[in-house]
Amino acid sequence: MTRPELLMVGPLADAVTAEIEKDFTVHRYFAADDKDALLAEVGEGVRFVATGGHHGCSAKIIEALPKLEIISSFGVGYDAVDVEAAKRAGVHVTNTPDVLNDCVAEMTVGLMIALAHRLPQTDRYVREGRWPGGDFPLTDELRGARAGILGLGRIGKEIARRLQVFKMEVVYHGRHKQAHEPYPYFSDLTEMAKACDWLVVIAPGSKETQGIVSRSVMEALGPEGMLVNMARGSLVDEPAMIELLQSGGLGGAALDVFADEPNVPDELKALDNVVLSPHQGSATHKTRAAMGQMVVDNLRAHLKGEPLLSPVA
Ligand code: 8YV
Repeated sequence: MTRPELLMVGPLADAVTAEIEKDFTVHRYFAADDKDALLAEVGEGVRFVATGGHHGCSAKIIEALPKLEIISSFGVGYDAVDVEAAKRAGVHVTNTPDVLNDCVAEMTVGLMIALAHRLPQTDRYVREGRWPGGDFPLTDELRGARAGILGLGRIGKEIARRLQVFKMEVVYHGRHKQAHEPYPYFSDLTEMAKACDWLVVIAPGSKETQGIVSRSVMEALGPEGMLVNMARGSLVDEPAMIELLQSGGLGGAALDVFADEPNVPDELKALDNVVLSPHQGSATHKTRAAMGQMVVDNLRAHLKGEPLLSPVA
């Protein structure tokens, strides 16, 4: 029996690709020298797409695949998939939610602790043999501070639970007040930033959230305020953030995501009041394996005519 054809737009882990290859003939778009030639050659026969991260799936690719039925995307965020084009073409889109909630929440708290207690600096201090010359300057802690969560979704709720264990006060902003959540709701993001010591950004990347953490939101967070971005670089006005971090208008930042990954502005690297991480939120063996399995399971479900595990469109 010939296996159905699948276009792999962005690379997936070897183990995931090997699983996919058990059921599908895989065409590697990301590895093709002449991508248009590949689309022209195999486009007619492709019914499945697997992709991930910033590779997503553009309208151009969707339109070049007339028999396409499903895009199975790695990651909970699917902002790089043109969902509108997929809808127009009647193509299903799936993502990999939930299995990464704990990991991303854990990493969020880790970066917050690293920023408050200055862990990158303390580590360097010891390695560079500076301790015998005098004690490291006193640092800060999370306890007793108020954190505002922008986006109290599945991951946001896990972050909130963990921050409470650290004896922080939690409030949130999102499109709607959630009736059964115990945390105080702010309908206005700037008002929340004004009232908070920390702003934790974990809302999806989309047209609606583009630049939502504006200069005025960061000014409201203020010289003592700490910004944490675990969502997408697109939510934050990055040039304004850099200016404010340089001038002292914003106290500090813990950043897992950036406007132009994997490129991080040199100005950020030069700052001592930031902790930088290369988009590691979900990047553990356990969580990435579970996410990869969901990509495979969604493809197989569709192949067998069964309900999709996690359809977004
Ligand atoms: C992944 C993510 O790193 O799930 C998401 O939306 O941003 C991350 O978990 C990314 O999608 C994979 O490259």
